[in-house]
Amino acid sequence: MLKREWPKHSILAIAIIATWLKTYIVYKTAFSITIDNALQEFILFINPLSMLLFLYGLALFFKSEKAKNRYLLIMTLVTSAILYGNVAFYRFFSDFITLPLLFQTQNFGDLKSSAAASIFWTDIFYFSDFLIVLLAIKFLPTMKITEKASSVQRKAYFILSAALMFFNLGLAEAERPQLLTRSFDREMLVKNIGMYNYHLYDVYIQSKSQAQRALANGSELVEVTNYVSSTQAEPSDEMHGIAKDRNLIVVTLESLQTFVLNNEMNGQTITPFMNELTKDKDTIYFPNFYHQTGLGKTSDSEFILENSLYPRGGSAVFFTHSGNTYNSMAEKLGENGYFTNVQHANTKSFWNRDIMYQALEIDEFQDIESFTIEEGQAVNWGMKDVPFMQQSVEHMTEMQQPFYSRLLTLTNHHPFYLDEEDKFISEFDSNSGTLNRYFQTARYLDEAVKELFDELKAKGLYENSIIVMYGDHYGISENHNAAMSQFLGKEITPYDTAQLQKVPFFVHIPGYGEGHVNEEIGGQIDMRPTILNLMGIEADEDIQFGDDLFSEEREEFTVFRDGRFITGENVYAGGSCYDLETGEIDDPAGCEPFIDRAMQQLNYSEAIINGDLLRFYDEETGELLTDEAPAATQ
Ligand code: GP9
Ligand code: MN
Repeated sequence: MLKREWPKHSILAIAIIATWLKTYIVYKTAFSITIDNALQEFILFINPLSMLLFLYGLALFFKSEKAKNRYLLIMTLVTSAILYGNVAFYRFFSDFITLPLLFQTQNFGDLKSSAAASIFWTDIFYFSDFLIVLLAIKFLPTMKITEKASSVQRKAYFILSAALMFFNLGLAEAERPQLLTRSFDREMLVKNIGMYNYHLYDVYIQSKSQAQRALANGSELVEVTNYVSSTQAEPSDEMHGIAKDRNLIVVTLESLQTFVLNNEMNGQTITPFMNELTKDKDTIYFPNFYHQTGLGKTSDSEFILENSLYPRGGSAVFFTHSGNTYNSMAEKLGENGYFTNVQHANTKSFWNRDIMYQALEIDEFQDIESFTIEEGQAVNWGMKDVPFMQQSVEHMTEMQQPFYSRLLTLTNHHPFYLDEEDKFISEFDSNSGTLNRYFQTARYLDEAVKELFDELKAKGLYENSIIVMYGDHYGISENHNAAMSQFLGKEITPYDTAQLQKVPFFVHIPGYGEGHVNEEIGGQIDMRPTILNLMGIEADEDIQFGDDLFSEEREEFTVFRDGRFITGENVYAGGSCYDLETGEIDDPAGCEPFIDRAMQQLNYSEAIINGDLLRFYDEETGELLTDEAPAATQ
């Protein structure tokens, strides 16, 4: 038996090491966290440490040994409870806890009923660090501490813990640029910054949103509704209800930009099927249609589609405002007898979809769990688009009709990797591997779209459906300008960069017969009003920043999330006003009146999101539901 006394901070060290190692073991055993390389494994291993050093290290401020020990015991209990709460939650929901989730009554109901079923006596392991510290306090003959740690010691200790935190964040940033501004996925956050830091981050994000929400009241909506009603164009009569009562299938074409359509790369056609569609008698194709997404990429495009609001400027709105009240297209279709669904072969927590879809009132989310991925059917980010389309249509055959099903494709995603057998054309020959491969994955996506059409026909779902397809955002960023300029055969100016934000938009109505190319300038914000009018659903009182693209009185003015915009005459980008047709610098007077209006729209939309203002709005009547002027209940 050891007789000597242990160093005076032994209990602290034991507590930190015990919780640290326990957390890592729990990461590896209780959650399925995908690790792709040794660096990721290393980040996962060290990520609990910085927070534990800080949290447990506060014990150094206690004078008496008793108080210090008690504090450490409480802390091990607290961190154990956080970790264990996540484990129990994960068993049922395959997701990590996030605050809004706890406040959503629907989840909470599920949680209570499932909690008992997902607790086992062996779970005592999750509190093993608490037990270790308890035993250590009881049995280790430590030196009696008569004074607090010296302030120099403490300083050194906390500098070390801060340095470790920055080291961790630095590695996380290298592994996942923009992780903290964009959030991406809870799994990615836990993987990179650790479970305990993740919760701190979650509390920060949510309390920031909640504070803004608490300060808002419905009176701010007056200005917004005035603006919207004075600028909104009357939807087209001619197109009204043309697809009434049909199933609505909306396809998100991952990273697909318009420049690859009706174009060739080294003599090879890039999108043969979609090229035919642009000339098809049942298709209206919009070549002058722009994405308006920000940091939230795909999820932003979904947000715009569902709400006809702009996404947020500095973060992914799917993450920051999933607790808001929205008036989504899904909700609207649901009220009109539709079954609403999203299909996407990725983890459900990506972009916080599992939570946000509840706010958008989407009836069902078929995530990766709903798909069977056979040998050879996954590449790049996951399931390949062709089998995805096959299984998605299979799912549709089982849906109650009419349905609204949204399909999110995935293969044409950076870094654009494909298996050999799926490469239908050869690579491009620039210095950018990304651009070179992009043509091949775009070609593959084209094949998947063809598969969708074939399957819908084979399953008898085609005739009675309307198929809307849109590109979600650019695939090739400005980092590849040199390569892009080689492909386009010209210098790339801010004008060209803006024009490269064009994404395809297709409205395909089987049996329509009057298909055409519609040159109207528009953006994703116009999808909701356009689609709802085609479906014959009134949206007069809805707060939408877009317009029906078929409306005769519509003004051409498409604003990007960063303030750039396109009008019928000009492109405003890089602080200059360009002529839309020629791309030459034009008289700034053409852009000037629109600069403020662009900001105004973006700000109004941001105010709606930040203040959760739609909770004060009755879209049936257009009345405000403020405390000052409560609407009469009907
Ligand atoms: C992930 C998919 C891709 O589920 O939507 O997201 P992105 O990176 O394009 O936003
Ligand atoms: Mn995307």
